[in-house]
Amino acid sequence: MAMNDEADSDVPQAKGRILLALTGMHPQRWYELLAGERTVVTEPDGATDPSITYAVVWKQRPNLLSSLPNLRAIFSIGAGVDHILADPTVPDVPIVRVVADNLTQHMVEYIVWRVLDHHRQGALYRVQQTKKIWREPAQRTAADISVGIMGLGNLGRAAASALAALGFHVNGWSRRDQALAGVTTFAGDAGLVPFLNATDILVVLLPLTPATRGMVNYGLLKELRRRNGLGGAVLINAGRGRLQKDADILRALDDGTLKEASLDVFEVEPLPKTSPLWTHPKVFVTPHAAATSDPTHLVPIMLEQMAAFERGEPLQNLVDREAGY
Ligand code: NDP
Ligand code: OXD
Repeated sequence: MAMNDEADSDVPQAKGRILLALTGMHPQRWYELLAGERTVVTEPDGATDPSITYAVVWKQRPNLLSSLPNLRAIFSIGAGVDHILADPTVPDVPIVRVVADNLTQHMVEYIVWRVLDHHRQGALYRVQQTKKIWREPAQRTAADISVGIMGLGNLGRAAASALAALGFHVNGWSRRDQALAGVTTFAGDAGLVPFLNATDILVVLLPLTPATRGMVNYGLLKELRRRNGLGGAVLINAGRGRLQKDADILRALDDGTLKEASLDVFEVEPLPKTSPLWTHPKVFVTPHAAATSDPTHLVPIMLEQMAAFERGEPLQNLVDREAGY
């Protein structure tokens, strides 16, 4: 990595030093923005480097953080933290995740885009255009369609409100009871089947935890409502790939349990070139790009949190380790 890991003599040393550990993405911009205010290294000086105060991470190498004696907090550069907790040696320090208007806006745009595309028959029109077919299918209104959002957290709630404002009937499902204006809410195991039975377009915005892994399977998809003007149930997953069973989605698409799917996340990423999902006519694929973490927006928030923490204020947007999100 062509970056200067040496301490910048202009950076006040009283400020906690940052270890930046990003896997599978370009760290340059994150580095530049963080290094504008603090000393940043991309490798600790040995497993027990005492100079590291904070770690800013995406899929950090296993064991990287386990023995840093003065590590005070870990910052995820994303909203999800499964990539951090996948390493069982992660030390017991606070983990801060991303909650930011910019990221939320990206996700709301993606969800609204995909819901509207399915609702307004985008796939059908794309096929018609390739064949130069001038035919208008029956048109429904948003009020005829129920969108069900699994995960009513920061992102799910924002997406639910945007869809409700467009006139869709919106259901939401979460672990604990939630109330949200204009949304019919369901919670926990007891609420899951009633939620699915009342949902035409399922939007998955759950975190990946031991409780949610693999839950978007054939049995769950079977519970979706299919007596709607859409011509079948639709799945949109922008949460995590390992929430779903790719093979079950294919089976559901092929036997009509699902009409279409928009998938941003996959059990294995990048999606292997051999996956039939790439070329399936009923599947719309994006490369885990529903809501990109933009360092220009997110680094100032992280730096402000570090400064506030050093003034003695509590960290915000902390992960509940027991719940896994
Ligand atoms: P939050 O932590 O704010 O919300 C999570 C929601 O999921 C909460 O409503 C929570 O319930 C619910 N939930 C968690 N576990 C369960 C469970 N076992 N059963 C039912 N509901 C459950 O997360 P965000 O909204 O900020 O983000 C959601 C996820 O989106 C992230 O974890 C990440 O995986 C994904 N993501 C994907 C991106 C992409 O580009 N594809 C970008 C950003 C995020 P409760 O309200 O009761 O706590
Ligand atoms: C996230 C992501 O968790 O981009 O923020 O997947």
